[in-house]
Amino acid sequence: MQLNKEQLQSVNSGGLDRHEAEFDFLADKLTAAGTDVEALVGDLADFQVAIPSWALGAGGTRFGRFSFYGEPGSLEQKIDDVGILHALTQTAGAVSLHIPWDTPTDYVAVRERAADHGLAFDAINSNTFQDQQGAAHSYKHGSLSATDEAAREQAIAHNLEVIEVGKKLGSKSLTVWLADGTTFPGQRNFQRSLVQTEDSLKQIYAGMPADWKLYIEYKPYEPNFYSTVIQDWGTSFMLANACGERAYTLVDLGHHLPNSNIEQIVSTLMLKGKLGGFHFNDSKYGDDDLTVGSIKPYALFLIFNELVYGMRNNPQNPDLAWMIDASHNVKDPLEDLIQSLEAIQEAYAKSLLVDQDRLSAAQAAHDVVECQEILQDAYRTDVRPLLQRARLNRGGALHPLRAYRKLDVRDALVRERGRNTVATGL
Ligand code: AOS
Ligand code: ZN
Ligand code: ZN
Ligand code: ZN
Repeated sequence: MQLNKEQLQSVNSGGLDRHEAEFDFLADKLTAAGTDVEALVGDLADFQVAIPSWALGAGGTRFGRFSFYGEPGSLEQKIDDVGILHALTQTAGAVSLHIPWDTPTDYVAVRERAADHGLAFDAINSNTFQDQQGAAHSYKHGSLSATDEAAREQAIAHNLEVIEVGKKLGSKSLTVWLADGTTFPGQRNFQRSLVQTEDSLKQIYAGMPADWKLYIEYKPYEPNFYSTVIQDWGTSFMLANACGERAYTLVDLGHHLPNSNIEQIVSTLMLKGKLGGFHFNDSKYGDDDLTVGSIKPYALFLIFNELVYGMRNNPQNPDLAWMIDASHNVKDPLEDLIQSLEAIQEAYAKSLLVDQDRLSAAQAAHDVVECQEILQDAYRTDVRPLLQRARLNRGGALHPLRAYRKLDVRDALVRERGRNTVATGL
């Protein structure tokens, strides 16, 4: 299924006058304050976020899974889902695949289908946190860190195969997230695990084409609850440095212990030119994988503020791979992703409003109150008309969520795919 421009135009038409009025009101105000509104709208239109293939079905927890009807049952259908998101939001211009869940059978067809929807293939993900059917060796006691040499070799070989899949699709990066760790004190030797992991990552890095990047994700706990080999940004940073120039840290917003100052982590990594990618989501307690901006929108804004600062001031840091990493238990996955994309764009737009020169001046004058005012003034601005304008300029929906419901997209998907389909992934 694919949404066409005419459908979008017809749902947009009723709201255009109001949008025009709201946009003009805001644009006048921002222009008077010195903002280049057209440039800002252009930045928003250019900002594209990759959708994870594993977030298109109902996720679930270890306690159960409640299906969402009309889930994509194949890679082709997952690409169609992302195409729907992109048609509506004009912000989801890429998809991030996970192997072996998404291994294509017909590469040409998959590439064509993605191109048809205007989608690129962002970072490709390997999976050594589950045993695959027929695998000779188990990852029960680790993958890239395994003391069992055969399991480790198998995990390295898997990553090299994933790179081959990515090459055929036009991906330019590999994301590695490891579940490796221990659940009980004394279970394994910390140093040996780290040494093995570094050695494995170096082999994978050496197997990447010269124009590829390696993203190393970290996470403090889960599925292991005592220790995780790559537990924090420092460990990831150290491993990225050990691998080489094209290895970077990937920050997933849910992968920190409570109240960590993520904006400072982002800032440090960009200063060192080592922030490679981003997994957006939100959380109350841990790796909750909730809708972006649903719990801590101000923290998200502060993170974006550092990202924007870094994008402007840290040429040593490469362009970032923006990705969502979410899971849905009670919502229509596509509706949830529309909400996430909106929250990301909103935080980005607000951080673009921060007057960095005024902020530096206030910092130099030790005017703490003014520093806070500058940030909060940007944060409190309702930037939604800017997002709408960016979408309209690209032929998207004025209100993606309303359009999705008005066009009965889920019903159409259920009619096309049936009710009890199950998407592969988490
Ligand atoms: C796991 O916690 C990480 O966030 C991964 O990035 C991701 O969720 C996983 O690879 C998908 O299964
Ligand atoms: Zn992640
Ligand atoms: Zn995670
Ligand atoms: Zn997560």
